[in-house]
Amino acid sequence: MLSKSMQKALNGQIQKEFASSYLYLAMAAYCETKNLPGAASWLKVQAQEEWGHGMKIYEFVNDRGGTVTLQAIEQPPAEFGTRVEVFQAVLAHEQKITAAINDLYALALKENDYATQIMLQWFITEQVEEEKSVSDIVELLKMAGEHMVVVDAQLGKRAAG
Ligand code: OFO
Repeated sequence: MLSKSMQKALNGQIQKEFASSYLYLAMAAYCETKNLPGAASWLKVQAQEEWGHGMKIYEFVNDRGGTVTLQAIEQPPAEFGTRVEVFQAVLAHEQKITAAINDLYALALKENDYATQIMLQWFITEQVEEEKSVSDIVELLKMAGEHMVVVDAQLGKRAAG
């Protein structure tokens, strides 16, 4: 059984994951308008992954006898600047999500909630991978210069997953 405080915190994280999905879809829509189909495709895959993250916690709350309470998602921005700035914004967002996951883990430790700790370990590993892949893209875009079209095509190769 989840404690009330853990249930509240997990519901907050469900909101953050779905809000991440919405944000990345907004970024994808922006990239479509900027004729960056590869970046748009990458961001749409990322949006789907974030939806999956939200659902993972949703199922966990239910499995533990808790109650999922969905919270509002605010309207994301429509403008994201240059292509490097788009991915810098993704990186900054992922760093915030990492901090939120770490806070959840600290709460699970404090409450001796072992099941939630184990569930969150998947997210801790995932955040390491997400921050690395996005910071690699930022560096690649900074270096790309006139080869930007090649980099965009590369981003478009990301498979759904
Ligand atoms: Fe859910 O990992 Fe990104 O935000």
